[in-house]
Amino acid sequence: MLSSLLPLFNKKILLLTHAGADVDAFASAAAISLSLRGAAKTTIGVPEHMNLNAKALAKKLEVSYKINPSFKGYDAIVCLDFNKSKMLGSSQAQFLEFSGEKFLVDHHSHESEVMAPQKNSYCSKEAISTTELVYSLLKKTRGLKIPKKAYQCIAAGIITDSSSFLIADHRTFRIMSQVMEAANVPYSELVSLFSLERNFSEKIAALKAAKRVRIYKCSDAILASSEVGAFEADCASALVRLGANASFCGYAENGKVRISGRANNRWLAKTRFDLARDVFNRLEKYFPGEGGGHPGASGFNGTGTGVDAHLAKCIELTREFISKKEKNAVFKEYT
Ligand SMILES: [Mn+2]
Repeated sequence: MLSSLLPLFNKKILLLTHAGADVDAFASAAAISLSLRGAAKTTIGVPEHMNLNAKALAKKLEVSYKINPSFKGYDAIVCLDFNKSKMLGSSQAQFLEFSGEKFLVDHHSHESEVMAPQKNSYCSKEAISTTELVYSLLKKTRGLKIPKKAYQCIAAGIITDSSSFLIADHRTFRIMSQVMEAANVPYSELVSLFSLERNFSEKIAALKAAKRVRIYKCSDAILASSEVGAFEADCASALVRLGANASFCGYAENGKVRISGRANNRWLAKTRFDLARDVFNRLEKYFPGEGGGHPGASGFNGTGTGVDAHLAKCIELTREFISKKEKNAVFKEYT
């Protein structure tokens, strides 16, 4: 297992996020890049695009990155916040062909693909964020001075991936307290590093998701699904905030299908349900596309012309999970 970042010293390193990097992925790369200044030559690479919050963070902290980087000329690649090469999207082939050293730091639910040798990997699905794992590696790297901006990145990853501490335990707060002390900025300022005002169209999308929702009861769980026009992840979160234990939102546009799922934390802890394992990874068997994520937040990107069948399958797979634990679980749709 990787125990510090010393193996990266004096090398030319590509710090690689998953396609569509989120705050945790980008902040992990940025924290390493800022801390290794002078010790290694690093470039942050983001396949395809970056999400808006991550872009805001990059701009505020003035950390540069390359979209769709070429992997040529690097001694090593460090994969951050993903554990299957498909999550690199169009950069997957370059990764598989890369003949230099590969490293992996990640906190996603286990996948069968081995992306980097064990000795170069530092993975724990118990970690709330990948930045938390990066923090632990940075601390254990002798002779390294972690700059304030890197601490701000670590904090940003923890805040976003814990859904503002909804999925946190005492360890999260202990780490956060250390990181905040070192970052030396108030909480509100940390949040403002990556915050965007929810715009008009996001609010309308969430309200429309609520208007078109289909509601199911399975045993004592409330399941919800809705076809939306955009912002499927925000819409799924909104339905959970309204009371669903698990929700699925999605849309099809120009031959592409996107589905997001969210689940209530308390219900997850009680049932051990895992959206990635029990629903989104299994969706790949029924529809063309790629699924994955976390127990409480997962998604599916695929091709197709509609999402009715996808959403129905998400509900069915959730129902299957519940029925396995509880035979004769009553299922019905509220109409
Ligand atoms: Mn993450």
